[in-house]
Amino acid sequence: MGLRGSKQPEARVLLLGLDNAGKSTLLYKMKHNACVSTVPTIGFNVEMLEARKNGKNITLTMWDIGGQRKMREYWKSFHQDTAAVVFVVDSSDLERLEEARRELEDTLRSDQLQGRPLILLANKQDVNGALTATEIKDRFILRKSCSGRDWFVQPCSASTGFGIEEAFRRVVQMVKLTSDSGAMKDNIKETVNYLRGSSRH
Ligand SMILES: Nc1nc2c(ncn2[C@@H]2O[C@H](COP(=O)(O)OP(=O)(O)OP(=O)(O)O)[C@@H](O)[C@H]2O)c(=O)[nH]1
Ligand SMILES: [Mg+2]
Repeated sequence: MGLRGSKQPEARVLLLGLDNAGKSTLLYKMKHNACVSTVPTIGFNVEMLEARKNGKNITLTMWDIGGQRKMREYWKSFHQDTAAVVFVVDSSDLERLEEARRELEDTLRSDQLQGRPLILLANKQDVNGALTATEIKDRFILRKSCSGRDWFVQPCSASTGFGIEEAFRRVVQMVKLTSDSGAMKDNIKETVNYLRGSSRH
């Protein structure tokens, strides 16, 4: 396990998306292959997932940040040292698709996220009337907002598990490893301290 003193490479992955998109459901499906009933995230959840990349064991530190409007102003506090962005969309929420697209565009404009790969998850494919991954890709005009970075759109359902393994494999494949476990441990501590500090003001 990365945090127990080994030099296992780690990478920080940011899970973003509007409230109700399915980020927390997805996180626990990936971690435990379990359907956990969630409540809206106030703050964040963080989980470490083990994987293999280029013949090595690696750890992905997955940060699942609350997507409610008042939480979105904190998203940028999590940008630093992010190796990949996973943006989760509720493909059945047609009314808020444009809002999701705007939030993603804002996020991708961040200097700290320059060149970082994007995996867009077209979630809730099990819901009748959900847009397909191709339709989501076209509506989000990703070719334009993602110039200069790798990107991929994966259809999935965090509830049923459809597409989740593929999504995880894609994240592992696209993520760029930079930091070692010691740096990541410090980074988690620093982020938590920073957030505690900023919530006091
Ligand atoms: N039908 C269906 N429901 C889903 C799916 N994924 C998540 N949900 C449901 O959508 C609701 C919101 O899921 P969460 O995982 O809590 O959403 P979130 O993105 O973490 O929301 P915030 O924490 O508020 O940002 C829950 O009732 C989930 O059970 C899916 O693929 N299909
Ligand atoms: Mg959540």
